[in-house]
Amino acid sequence: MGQSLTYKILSSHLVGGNLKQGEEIALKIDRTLTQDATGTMAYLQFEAIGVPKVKTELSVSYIDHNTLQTGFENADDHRFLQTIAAKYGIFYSKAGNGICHQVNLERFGIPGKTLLGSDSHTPTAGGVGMIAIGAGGLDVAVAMGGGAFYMNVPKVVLVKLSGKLQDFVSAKDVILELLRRLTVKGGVGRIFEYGGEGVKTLSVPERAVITNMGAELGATTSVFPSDERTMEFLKAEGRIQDYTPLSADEDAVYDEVIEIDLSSLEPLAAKPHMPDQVVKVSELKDVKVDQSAIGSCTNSSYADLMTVAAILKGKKVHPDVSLVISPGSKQVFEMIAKNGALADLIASGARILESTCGPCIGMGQAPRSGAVSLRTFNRNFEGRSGTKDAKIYLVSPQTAAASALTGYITDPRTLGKVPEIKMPEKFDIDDSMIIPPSTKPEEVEVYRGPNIKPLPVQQKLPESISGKVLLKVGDNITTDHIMPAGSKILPLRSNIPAISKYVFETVDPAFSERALKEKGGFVIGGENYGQGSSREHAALAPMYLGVKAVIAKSFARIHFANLINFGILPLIFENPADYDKIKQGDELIAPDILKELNERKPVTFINKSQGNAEYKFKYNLTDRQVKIIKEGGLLNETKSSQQHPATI
Ligand code: MIC
Ligand code: SF4
Repeated sequence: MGQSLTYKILSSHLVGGNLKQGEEIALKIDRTLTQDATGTMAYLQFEAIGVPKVKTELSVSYIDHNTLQTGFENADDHRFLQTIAAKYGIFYSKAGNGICHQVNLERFGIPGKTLLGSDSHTPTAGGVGMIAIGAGGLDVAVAMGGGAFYMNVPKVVLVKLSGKLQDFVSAKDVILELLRRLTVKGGVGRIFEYGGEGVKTLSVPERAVITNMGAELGATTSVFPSDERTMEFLKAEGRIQDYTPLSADEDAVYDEVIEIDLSSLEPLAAKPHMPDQVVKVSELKDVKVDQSAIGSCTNSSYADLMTVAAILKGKKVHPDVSLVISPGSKQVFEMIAKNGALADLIASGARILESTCGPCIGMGQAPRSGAVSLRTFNRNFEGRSGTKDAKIYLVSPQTAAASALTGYITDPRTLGKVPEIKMPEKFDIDDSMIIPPSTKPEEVEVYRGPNIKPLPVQQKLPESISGKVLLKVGDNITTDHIMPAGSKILPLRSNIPAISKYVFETVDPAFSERALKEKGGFVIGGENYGQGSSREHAALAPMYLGVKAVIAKSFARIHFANLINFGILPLIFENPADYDKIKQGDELIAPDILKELNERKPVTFINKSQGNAEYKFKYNLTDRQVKIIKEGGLLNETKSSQQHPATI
């Protein structure tokens, strides 16, 4: 029986467990990436583990999120990150060098390797044939220390592509089509492996758009084969030596198969406020546009920006539209500057931003009240843009550019002749903004500005837990709801006491104060609780506020792992109808929780506010995870077991 590409890469990195769907495995991680918003915590945790140098083959620390320097905090944090990278054997990609996933693809993506990144869009590297997984900073810290990465073997879904994209239809429309069919929960517990004749019609940057937004499906990761197109890309990046052909066996077996005929697709858009609210762009033609934003780790490659420049060349942006463009990397920026495309963008009236995440994470360019903003990004959660009532639509660069010209959401196919973009045989290569680690690490002093606060500690799990239901929420709660980002809150990522004031701010601004007053308690959630970003602050800050357990109908993968890592119990309703019976403010007690966990029995909660009603909650935890919870989190467990988990 043949193997899928996914199983080939997983089996060559297996250091524990059996490669069988649903079972827990331990994987060797070849490479890691962090970015500045998650990196400060990840490196503080790495320091706490106490390893003198990273044990990975390559670890890179990128600066791309916290780049709006309105106070000392971000610049201080960047200095911390630079010095800690120098000391511990980590490469440091300076602010301005580009968005982590774009730079990683260009300069470090390598078929067949594993990559763990403290960012949910790490799977972008699947475009070049890597098994690249997003995780919390602590998991990445453990991997840098030589520890394995644990996960339950997902189902492997073959996405069989046929045909070829029509003019003005793009890779973005492929992944939007999948989101339309499967929703934001559709990929949970799954890896999407792309195959079929249509694969060879897509370039590596196009493939990376698709693997990037696999995160929005909730997928563990997505991967494309490594073929001639991969070779072409690596050659143009001056890295032909990194090429290896990789594909599934002809008779590979898959858990599920999905077919997409690329020729049948048309331009699509995800309406506010979820990436799965997908409709045809042509149905939105009467919607007036206020802002069009092009960039982010999804759509900011050389080809994307050249396409946009060709559409805008010789034309002017509509007077009522603000068009903002952020090239994905210094490489892209420099190349479009040299070949004149940047001049075409500027001449059309576009506002050019630096090569960072920028508006995607609410770091500037918040739209006006009630605005319609078209974005080539990957997430349109309510409030993420910085303006709560703004209506964000996710679209392709072609649609964003066409709409910026007309002032209405416009199907780019109405533009007439498709611009022809010639890909360069060689990209401009200049890695001078990637600083190698110090050759004298013992002489490097780690800089710690006043914004770096010590890691909060969690106590061991007591015999019983009790408290009030601090908040009850519905389905698909994102980590942006739990721990919002944006220019005001992001600079506090290395300061847990300060950032915890904003937990659930957009859902219930009184949450943080209430949690502290009640000395912690519980959160009740619906389906897919914690989808979206990998930010472990969505577990760490609630832990600091005393949240002891989250009881939900189901959880998203990364957040589930983060809760465990910080000693918060993720519990699941055995009887989903109990969700309706528990009210916010109810007083709950789990009298025998420790004993029940030890005996691996469902846990019993008593609701003192509802006539001592009894509920049973289950937990999909492995023995290893139960141990972590009992110790009060992974860091405690790692220290108490005297050695790093599954040290390789
Ligand atoms: C995001 O897109 O939400 C982020 C910001 O990149 C996050 C990481 C973070 O919150 O720092 C992610 O996707 O993991
Ligand atoms: Fe940055 Fe946005 Fe990509 Fe997150 S999704 S890494 S914020 S560009």
